[in-house]
Amino acid sequence: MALVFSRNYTVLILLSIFLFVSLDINGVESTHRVFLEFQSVPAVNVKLVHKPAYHFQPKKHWINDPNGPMFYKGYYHLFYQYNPQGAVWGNIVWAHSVSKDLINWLALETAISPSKPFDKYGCWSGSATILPGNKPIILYTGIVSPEPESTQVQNYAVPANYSDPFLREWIKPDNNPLVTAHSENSSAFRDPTTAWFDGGHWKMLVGSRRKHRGMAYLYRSRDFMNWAKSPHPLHSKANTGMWECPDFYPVAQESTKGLDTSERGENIKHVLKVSLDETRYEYYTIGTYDRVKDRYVPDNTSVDGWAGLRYDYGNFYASKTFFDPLKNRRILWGWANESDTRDDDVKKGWAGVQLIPRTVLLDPSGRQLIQWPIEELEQLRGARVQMGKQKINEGDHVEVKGITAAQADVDATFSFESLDKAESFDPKWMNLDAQDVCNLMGSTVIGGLGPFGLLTLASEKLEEYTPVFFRIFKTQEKHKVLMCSDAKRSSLAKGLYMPSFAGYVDVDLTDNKISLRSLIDNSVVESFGARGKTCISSRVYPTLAISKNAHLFVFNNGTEPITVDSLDAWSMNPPSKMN
Ligand SMILES: *[C@@H]1O[C@H](CO)[C@@H](O)[C@H](O)[C@H]1NC(C)=O
Ligand SMILES: *[C@@H]1O[C@H](CO)[C@@H](O)[C@H](O)[C@H]1NC(C)=O
Ligand SMILES: *[C@@H]1O[C@H](CO)[C@@H](O)[C@H](O)[C@H]1NC(C)=O
Ligand SMILES: *[C@@H]1O[C@H](CO)[C@@H](O)[C@H](O)[C@H]1NC(C)=O
Ligand SMILES: *[C@H]1O[C@@H](CO)[C@H](O)[C@@H](O)[C@@H]1NC(C)=O
Repeated sequence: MALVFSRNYTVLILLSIFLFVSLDINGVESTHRVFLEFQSVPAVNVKLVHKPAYHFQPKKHWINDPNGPMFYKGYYHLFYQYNPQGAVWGNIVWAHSVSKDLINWLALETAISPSKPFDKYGCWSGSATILPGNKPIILYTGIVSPEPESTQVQNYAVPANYSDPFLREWIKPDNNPLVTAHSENSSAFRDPTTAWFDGGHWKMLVGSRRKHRGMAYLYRSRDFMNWAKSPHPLHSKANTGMWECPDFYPVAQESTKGLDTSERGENIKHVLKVSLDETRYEYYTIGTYDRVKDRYVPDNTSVDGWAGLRYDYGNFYASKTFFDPLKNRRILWGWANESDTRDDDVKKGWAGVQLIPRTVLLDPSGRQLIQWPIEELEQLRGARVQMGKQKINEGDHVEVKGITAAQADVDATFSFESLDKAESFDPKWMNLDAQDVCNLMGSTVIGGLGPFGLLTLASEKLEEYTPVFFRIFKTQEKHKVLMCSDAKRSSLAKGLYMPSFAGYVDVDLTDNKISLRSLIDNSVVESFGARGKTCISSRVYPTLAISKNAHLFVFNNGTEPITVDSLDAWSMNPPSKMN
């Protein structure tokens, strides 16, 4: 009986997958929304009202993916996809900035822009690798035919002057492209990774898809110039669609040191991250890299695919890590797009922001990563206020006064007497995304243990607010902790994208405590639950809760009283130099 049932069930699943796949193949690739008429409309004046003050951003116009981050001769380099002519996607070049501390930046000349047959229609994303002798090299995707094909090849660029620590000028040699698509789909073949050196070969990945199977193709080279495709991809997964911006790197199991991409040895796991073009979210697994077979196998504790772990459960995409040899850490950069309309962007004169760089470590459980804002951010902290041992009863909210609430860093730990009042987790929700559960069980739905947390970018009377909170449920085996960053009531303006972003937090609650840090920056709310186990970034555009009229509160809408064990909040100053 069970067998028959499961067989029918399998047929059903296969059928639905088939329907899904066939629908998708006829669909349009969602990579870039093209607004030709706006691509070259320059910003007349840049609107500052929602512009982030301490997140990385150029003065104006459109940005997307961070590219080729690296450390060279005392400077951090960040390149990024940029439209020099307008605030919507188009005319993409590699813009370039350098920094000594990842916070204060100096904008340089454009590093790479379309000029040759191998990149005439675009210079898209890529990565930097440091070759022996401290010689940086960039791999990037060149577009060789116009829309809609946008045929993609992989190119390289090298510095014109290795003595220049700023690496101002880049050369695109004439033996480009290095890699062209053969059996791959050349319209879906992009975003080369940082290469790693292994057994006499350099190896790198290119994101792609075969029908609806997401792929990370592996290429090998002895000299970095002649690349051969490996007979099979490093990894692939059915029904995940196009894999953009793959990233593949080692993490240490018993150390808090970051590892160089080529590092090998004992007690090392690997991380494979892909940006799924269909959902526009990023997923990662932790697993084992078999160097002999050149295959990556995710651990059985890592779900591979759309239900898997994400770096961030909000606006965070096309991210890339790099190894920082100065401080022996791995740093993650991710891009957050806007949640307003294209017309708003044209009027604002800017769109897109890089989120605060995060250090990435393997959690001691081995099941997930831990992300935390780089320590350099703390130099921007100004006025500080503290709150401690304050009890918050059901329905209460208490203001955190004395800081610039529109531009702040808040770090709080909440505690509670017991887990007894946790609501039961409805088994029906097992089939929903955390985001759907947050949408159903938001901050206005009274709970048992939670919702409690912060009300960020709030107007005085709460006409507008973005709550970042926890809600703790009971399941049969243990507790399930939901973390939400809910934009639903963030603004009275119309036409905005205001999702109830959420993820679960795999945290041990035996000490009856949980922490939350939020980086608030005018239209950015970037939050880290349980010291970086779950991260969520929201983009919001309040109409009342702006600059001096923004407020910050702690709140509790659960029947179990919550204690603010500790809370530190700082006004955040803008960096002294930002492009
Ligand atoms: C190379 O860079 C160094 C350091 O900035 C500079 O002194 C030198 O003039 C540069 N060489 C050329 C050929 O531009
Ligand atoms: C190749 O990629 C393009 C764009 O991503 C897509 O429209 C087309 O269906 C793909 N072809 C195959 C065979 O997957
Ligand atoms: C998962 O893999 C580990 C070894 O890596 C093994 O000990 C364990 O039994 C596996 N669990 C399942 C459910 O397959
Ligand atoms: C708490 O719940 C009440 C009742 O639904 C609601 O009126 C109030 O807005 C909620 N507080 C927050 C901060 O969402
Ligand atoms: C950011 O914008 C929102 C609203 O337009 C879209 O729904 C997202 O898909 C988009 N995210 C990315 C990564 O492009």
